Amino acid sequence: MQIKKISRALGELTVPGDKSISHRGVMLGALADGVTRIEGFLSGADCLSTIDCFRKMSIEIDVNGSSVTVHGRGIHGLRRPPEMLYAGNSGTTTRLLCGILAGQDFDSAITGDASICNRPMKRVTEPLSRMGAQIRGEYCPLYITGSRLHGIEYKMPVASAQVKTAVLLAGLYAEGETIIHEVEKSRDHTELMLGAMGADLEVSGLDIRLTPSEKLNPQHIIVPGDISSAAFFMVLGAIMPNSEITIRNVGINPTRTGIIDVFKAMGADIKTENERTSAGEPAADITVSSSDLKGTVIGGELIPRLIDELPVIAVAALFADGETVIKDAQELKVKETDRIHAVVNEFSKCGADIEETDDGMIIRGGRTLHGADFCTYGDHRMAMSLTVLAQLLDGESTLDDEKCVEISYPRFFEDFYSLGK
Ligand code: SPQ
Repeated sequence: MQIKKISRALGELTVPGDKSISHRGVMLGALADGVTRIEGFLSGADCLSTIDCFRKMSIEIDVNGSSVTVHGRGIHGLRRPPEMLYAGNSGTTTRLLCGILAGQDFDSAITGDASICNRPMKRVTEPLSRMGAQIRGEYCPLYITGSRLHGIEYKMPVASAQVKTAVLLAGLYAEGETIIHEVEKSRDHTELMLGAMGADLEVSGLDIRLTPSEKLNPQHIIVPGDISSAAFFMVLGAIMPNSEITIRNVGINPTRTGIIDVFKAMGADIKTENERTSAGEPAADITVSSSDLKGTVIGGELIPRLIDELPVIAVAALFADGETVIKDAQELKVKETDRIHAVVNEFSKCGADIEETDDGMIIRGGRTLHGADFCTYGDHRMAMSLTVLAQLLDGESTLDDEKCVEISYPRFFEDFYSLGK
């Protein structure tokens, strides 16, 4: 596809619902006693894979656009799926489901697409096996023998909300307490939702303690817009001349707002307004205007708070004055693709001064860059980041696979080009 260019970006939009919260709404809704209603659900391919998996385990789920009704059958209400579960491209579906499936009284198996079959699963199967789980495979397909589980005290080796959540979900089925010590704070949507549903859960800084409960209460979940999707427009607004974009109702849970901190450090013209909280999840309107950006250093505890935004933050760094260093971000290598390698490879094609490091990249901004034929590696976040990048390149650019945006943002291109009108 040829990437169309706009000359300025003006206007406002709402982005689709948060992917992480949408997945968790379906999963915890399925385990609750009664009907959970989800509004603002992300109907992207990943969250639809989660719905599909739970339907195969006899959970009735009605989908009406972004309104979803999950008819929960209780913690012990899932039924043996008639066939292997299929998680598509979704790491969240695969890893979180491992935690749930490990403690069932039936056996199951789960797999996904080629990208999922290359993503490491040992990070979840290892702590789960310490809890008594029996899971065969370090990569998909995984074969799970339903087992009796026991609580553990687990010091996490990586900052990962997926690992943390898999252990917590298994903890619901375990005998005794499950205690987790995080290495850095990762997104905490699971803890917030479990707490709202009445689970016996205590969070203190990096420590979480869960006592298994027999019952979760159904909820009315209102999903805010996904800051990971808003990020593309935040960067677009900052780097395009004469531009101003307002993104309404974006989730600003502090475990996800690293990009706002980085934007401030880079000198971006950014405002958050109309802050409110719904079911424990804060949201606000974010406005970003054309900015003179400067380079910065991004590492440490910031990384889990902006991990999925790093490809598009790297785009902003190309148009900043000076050097941007992204470090401590090895986790980028095990996403839908190796996002360090993919970003460095693709940005180099247009003449960028960018260097791959073991745990991130170094970007020197300010060069004049030219159009190129870009590859997405089948990664939705690469496709959207490259579309933003192409706007400021001299000449034309193409994208080899624009369809992958359906994973997290099916109407991305419509929303994007509405801002150029
Ligand atoms: O679900 P998936 O494929 O892992 O999605 C990604 C993404 O870019 O959309 C990562 F590739 O987001 C993860 C995120 O990186 C979603 C997530 C969650 O909902 O718990 C947590 C993060 O992953 P991790 O490995 O740090 O726990």
